[in-house]
Amino acid sequence: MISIYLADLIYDSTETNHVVPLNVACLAAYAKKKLNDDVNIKLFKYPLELEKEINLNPPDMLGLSNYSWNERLNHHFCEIVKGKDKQIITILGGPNIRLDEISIEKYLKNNEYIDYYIVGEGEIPFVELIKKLQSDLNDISLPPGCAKLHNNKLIYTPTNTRKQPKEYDYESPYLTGILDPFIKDKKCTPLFESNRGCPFSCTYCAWGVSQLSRVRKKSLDIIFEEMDYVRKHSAGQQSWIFADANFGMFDRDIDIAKHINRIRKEYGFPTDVTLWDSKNTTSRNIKISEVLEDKSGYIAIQSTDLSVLKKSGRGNIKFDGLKQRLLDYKGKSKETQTDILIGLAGETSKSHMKTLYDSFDLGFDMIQPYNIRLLPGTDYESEEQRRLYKIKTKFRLIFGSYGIYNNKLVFEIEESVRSTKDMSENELESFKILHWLIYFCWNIGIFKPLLKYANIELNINPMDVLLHVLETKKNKLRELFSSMKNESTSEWFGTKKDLIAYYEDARNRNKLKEFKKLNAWWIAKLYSDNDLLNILYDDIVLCIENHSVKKYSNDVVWDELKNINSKLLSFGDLSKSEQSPIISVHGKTIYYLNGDSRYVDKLNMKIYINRDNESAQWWDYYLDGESYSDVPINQFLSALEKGGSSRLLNSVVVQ
Ligand code: B12
Ligand code: SF4
Repeated sequence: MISIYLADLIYDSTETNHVVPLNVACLAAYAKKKLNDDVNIKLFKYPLELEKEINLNPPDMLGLSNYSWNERLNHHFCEIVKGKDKQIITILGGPNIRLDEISIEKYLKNNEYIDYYIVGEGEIPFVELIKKLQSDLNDISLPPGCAKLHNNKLIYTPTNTRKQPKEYDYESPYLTGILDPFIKDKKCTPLFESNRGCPFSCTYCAWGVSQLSRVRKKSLDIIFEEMDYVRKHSAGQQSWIFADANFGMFDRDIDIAKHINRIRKEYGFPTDVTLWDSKNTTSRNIKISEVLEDKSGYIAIQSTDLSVLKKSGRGNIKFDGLKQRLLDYKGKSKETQTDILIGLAGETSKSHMKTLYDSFDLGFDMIQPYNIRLLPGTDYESEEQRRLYKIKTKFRLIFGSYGIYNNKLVFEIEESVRSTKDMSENELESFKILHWLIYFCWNIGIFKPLLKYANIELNINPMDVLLHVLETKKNKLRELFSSMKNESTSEWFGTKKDLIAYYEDARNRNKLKEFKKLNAWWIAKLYSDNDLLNILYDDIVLCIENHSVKKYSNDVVWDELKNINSKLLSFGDLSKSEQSPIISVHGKTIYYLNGDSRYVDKLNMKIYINRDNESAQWWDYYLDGESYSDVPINQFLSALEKGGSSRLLNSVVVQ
C-alpha cells in the first residue's frame, strides 16, 4: 500500500488565515474512492506536524498545495523528503504557477526537488498519476494535467477543460470524515465550494485564467449534506467561507443561502459567512443578501475608470448593476464596503485619485485600497503584459510567514506592482499615507462623524479634507508622515535575491519577527502620543470649518459632534468597561455618530458613551491588564494586528 502525505501548509507563526485543507482533502477523498485500499493518505495543515511525521514515518509520496503564501515552504519540504530518501515522490499542485509550457518546464528545472506539478483541477490527474506510478514505469507518457521533466525536457498535456462535465461529482471530503480533525480545530475555518471557475477574466486574478473560465456546479444535495455535516461535527466556528468566485450566479444559490440561514437561526453559527458575489446578477444578489440578513454589503469596484476596467479584463462587469446594488444596500441601511486596486493597467495617478473621490461620492462606508500582488498564472504577471504596460515590481516579506523547519529558516515573499507606464513609483507611493488616512479616519471610524457631517451637510468630499491634512503645517504631524514614508518605502527590495540575502543574514533575522503591518503600526504610533491624535483632530476640524461658507456658531450638531467625536476615542481606558454621564444631543448628531437615522428630527435625545464589556475584556486580555499607553508599543501593535483596530472606538448608546 502506498503511503501519501498531503498538505495545505500555513506557517505556524500566523494566527489568521487558517482554513481547512479542502484542496488536498478533495484529492484524498477521490483517491480513496477510486483506489480503495491501495492508498493510505494523511492530511496536514501545520508544518511542524508534517516535519515530525516525516521524521518518524517518511511517506512514499508527498503532495503539497502551492499558493503565493506558501511556495518557499513547499519547496523546502520537498527538499527535506528528498534529503531523507530520493525515492520519495514529490508533487505540487495548485494555482501558483504560470500555465504555459515553457514556464512549467522552467519551474521544474529551477526546483529539482519537485518531481511532478499537477496543473489545474487535481482530482483526476492525481488519481491517474498514482495508477500510472503503480503500473508501467517504462512508459514515459503522463495523464493530462500532470507535468514532469524527462531527460530535462517537459512532458505535459493540459487537461481539456472543454470536455469536463458541467457538474462535478467527486467524492465529498467532508462526508468521508477525512476533514473531521480540521473542522474540530477551532482555528480552522470551514471552507465550502458550490461551483468552480469564473467566466470573467480580470487580468490580475488567478481565478480568471482561461483554464478556469468554465463554471461547473457541484450537486445541490451534496452541498446541503456538507453544511449539515459541518454543523454537526465541527467546533461551531463562527466563520465559514464559500470558495465560489461568483455566488449568486445560479438561482439555486438562493436555496444555499436559505440553508445557511436556517442553520444559523437554529444553532447560532456561522454568524459570518464570506461569499464573493456574482457580477451582472443584481436582483439575485440583493435577494441573497436579504435571505442572509446581511448587515453589510461588499461590492469590489477596483477602479471607476472604464478604460482601466476594460484593460484589466473587467469590461464585461456592468458598472450600473454595481451601483444599483449599492443603492439597494444603502436604502436598507447596510454598511457598504469596496476594494480598490492601485497599479492596474492604464491607471494613472489622476484616475486613481478620481476613483477615491468617486468611492466617497458613491457613499461607501469602507474603502479599501490595495497594492496589486502579481500572481503567477495571471495575465497581468505574464512577460507580455509586463512589457506592454512597462510593469516594474518590487518584493517584500509576507507578514507573519516565517518559521524554522528542519533547522532551516524559511519565509515567504510577495511581488507587487510598483510602477507602470501610466503611474510612476513616486506617484504610486504618494498614495500610501492617503490610503492609510482613509483607513484610519474613515474605515475604522476614528474621525468618521466629522467627515460624514462635512460630506452630507456641507458637500465636502472627505478626500479634500484628508488631502489637506497631508499638507499639514504642524511640524509634529509632518515628522510623523515623513517617518511613515520612510518606513513604507524601506519594506521593498529591488530583487528577490536581495531580499533573501538580507533576511538570511544572521544580523537581520530578528527583523523577520519585527516585520509589521504598517497600517496597524501607524495607529500604534499615533496612539502612543496623544498630542499627535489631537493635532490630527484639530487639522480635520479646522479644514472643515475653513472649507465651508456656513457659519458654525449656531450649528448645534457640529458642536456636539466635535465634542463627542474626541470622547469616542479617548474616553476612559481601552481595557475598562465604562459609561459616560448622560449627554443630551440632537437626533441628527446620533446619525452622524453611529449611522442610526431613526432620531434625526428629534431634539434633546439622551445618549451615553460606552466601552462595552466584550471590547474591554478583549483589550484586557491582549494588554495583560495594562493601559495601552503603559505597555511596550510592540505589544499594543500586536493587539492591533490581531483585530484591535476595529475595537478602538467607544460606542454611542441611546437611552
Ligand atoms: C479559500 C481561499 C483563501 C483562504 C486561504 C486558503 C488556504 N488554503 O489557505 C483565505 C481566505 C485566507 C485566502 C486568502 C488569500 N488569498 Co485566497 N483564495 C481562496 C479561494 C477562494 C479558494 C481556494 C480553495 O481552497 N478552493 C477549493 C479547492 C478545492 O480548489 P483549489 O484550491 O483550486 O484546489 C484544486 C487544484 O488547485 C488542485 N490542487 C490544489 N492543491 C493541490 C495539491 C496537490 C498535491 C495536487 C495534486 C493538486 C492540488 O486540486 C484541487 C482540487 O481540484 C481561491 C480562489 C479559488 N476559488 O480557487 C483564492 C486564491 C487561492 N487566493 C489567492 C490570493 C492571492 C489570496 C491572498 C494573497 C489575497 C490577498 N491579497 O490578501 C490572501 C493571502 C492569504 C495568506 N495566507 O497570506 C489566489 C492565489 C493565487 C496564487 N497564485 O497563489 C486565489 C487563486 C484567488 C485569486 N484572486 O487569484 N484565500
Ligand atoms: S470576477 Fe472576481 S474571481 Fe472572476 S476573474 Fe474577476 S476578480 Fe477573479
